[in-house]
Amino acid sequence: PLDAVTFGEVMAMFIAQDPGPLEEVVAFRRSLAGAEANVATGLARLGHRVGWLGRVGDEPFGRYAVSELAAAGIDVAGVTVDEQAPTGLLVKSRADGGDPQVVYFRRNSAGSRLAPSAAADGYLARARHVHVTGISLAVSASSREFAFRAVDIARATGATVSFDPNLRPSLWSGPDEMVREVNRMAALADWVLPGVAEGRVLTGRDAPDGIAGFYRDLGASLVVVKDGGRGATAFTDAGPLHRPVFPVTVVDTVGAGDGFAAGLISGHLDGLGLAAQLERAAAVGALATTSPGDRDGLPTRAELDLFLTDATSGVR
Ligand code: KDG
Repeated sequence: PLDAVTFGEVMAMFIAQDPGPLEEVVAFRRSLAGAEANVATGLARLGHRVGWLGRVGDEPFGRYAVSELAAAGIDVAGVTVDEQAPTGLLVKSRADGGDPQVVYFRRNSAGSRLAPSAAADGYLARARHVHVTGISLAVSASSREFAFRAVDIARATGATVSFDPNLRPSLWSGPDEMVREVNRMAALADWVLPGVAEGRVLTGRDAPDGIAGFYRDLGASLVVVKDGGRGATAFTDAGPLHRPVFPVTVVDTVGAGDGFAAGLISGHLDGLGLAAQLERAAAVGALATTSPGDRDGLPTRAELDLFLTDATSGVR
């Protein structure tokens, strides 16, 4: 059995080495991106047995992606090499403390050609927890079919399901379809983890408790509404529980939500109570923002323990 399985599109990413608009940048550093691959990396660094499913191209960036994920300790036995399409790419500006500009080259990529298969069904059935993001619903019809099939399997085997809407409006044909499909998935998940701005788009409600109420009514046992620097609030049968952020020097915000999800899932796998689970989520999310890459800041178990000890003793 695997502690957790996730799936999606992994991409080679080129991060600008100089500030300014991408049309003027000369030097880029190669890295790896993809929301679910980031979550898998976070879980593997914390010592969990995690698998990632997806398709990569039969070219150097596909080989780079698989070797990088394997090196992080992720089980890549279920990854498919696609001979017809290349791995997607993205280019990210140098953020210097905020939200960078991101440009995708991913249409018809290998990753978008993910589709249900008997092999994937068998792999998913081994998971205790399955993590899904809205990006997998957006990239193609077959990838969306894969995601709904994965959640059916998780529900049949009794695995818990977490869902991060991770809205990417540019990947959808329009907002109505995006809202409908993302909420259709949210209704099948045990945990729904929207950002507050995403929650407003998806539910038409303004405040975190209204957004959470919407998803609780659809059946989620846990809703965590993330509000950037203002922290996150968890809603369960026991009522709301607020978790402030850990103060860190933010280099690039991309990947914070993936780190948060990894910390939350890790806490669940370790049997932590909700407050400790949220503390771990906030810590991993904060650490993810301290590096320019989407995954580089994700901590190992030892790094997490040190961070939490320092943060709670006021040493930092
Ligand atoms: O959540 C971080 C992701 O946005 C990033 O790694 C790239 O998967 C990606 C996407 O589609 O934006």
